[in-house]
Amino acid sequence: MRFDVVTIFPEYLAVLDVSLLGRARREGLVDVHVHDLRDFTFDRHRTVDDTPYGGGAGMVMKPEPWALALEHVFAQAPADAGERPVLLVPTPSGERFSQGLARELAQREHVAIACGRYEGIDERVFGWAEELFEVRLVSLGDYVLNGGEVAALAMIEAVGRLVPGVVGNPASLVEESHEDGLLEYPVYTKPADWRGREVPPVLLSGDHGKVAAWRRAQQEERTRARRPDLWEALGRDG
Ligand code: 6GU
Repeated sequence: MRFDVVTIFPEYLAVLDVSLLGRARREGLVDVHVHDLRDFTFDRHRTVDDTPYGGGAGMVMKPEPWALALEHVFAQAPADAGERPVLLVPTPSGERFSQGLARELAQREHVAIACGRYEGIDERVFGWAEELFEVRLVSLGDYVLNGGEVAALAMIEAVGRLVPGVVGNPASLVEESHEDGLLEYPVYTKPADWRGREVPPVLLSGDHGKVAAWRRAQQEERTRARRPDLWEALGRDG
C-alpha cells in the first residue's frame, strides 16, 4: 500500500525509516512518499499561510498550494487502485481515529495525509478535494498538537502494521488492546521472582484453561477501571 504525506516539515516524517515500518518500506510492503507543501508555491518566500477572514488569532493555510500538492499526489495513485484514494486530514476537530478505522484503511491501496499547521487549512480545500479523494478529518484524541505530523506518524504506524507481512507473527495482532473492545491483559517474563515481586501463580500452573480465564478476567477488570467508556459500549454493567 502507498502513503503520500504533504507537510511543511518533511523532516518530521524521517523516523518512518526506522523499526518495523522501516523494514516494511525496504521490503516494499509499505510505500511512503513525503511532499513539501512549499514546493507548490511560486512566490519568493514560498508562502503557505495568510491572515484569517473575519479576524482572530493565528494564520490560516492558503488553499492553492494544497490544491496543487493534492493534485500532484492524486496523479501518483497506484494504477490498480480503482476507488478514490482516501485523504486523511489530521485535526483535533475530526472524527476519532480508532483501531476500526485503521483496519478499514489497511484494506486500501492509497492513503494521502494532509498535515495542517497554524489554525488550520482553508475550509474550501476539503470540499474541493472530495472530487479526487474520499476525505476524512480525523483526530487522535481530545488534546491539541501543533500540527498534523505527529498524528500522521501515529496513523501510518497503526495502519501500516496491519498490512499483511509487516508484523512477523500475525497472531500477535489478534490478542491486542482494542481488537475485541477490551484492554490487553498484563504480561510477565522471567524471573518468576523479581525484586520480591512474583508472577501471578496461575501463569506458572500450566493449565491453559485457567490461564485463559484469568487473562479474560484481567482484561475486563482493567477495562472497567481504566476505560469505563469502552466498558459501557460493550453493554456490560460495571
Ligand atoms: Cl489529528 N491533529 C492535531 N493538530 N492535534 C490533535 C490531533 C490531530 N489529534 C489530537 N490532537
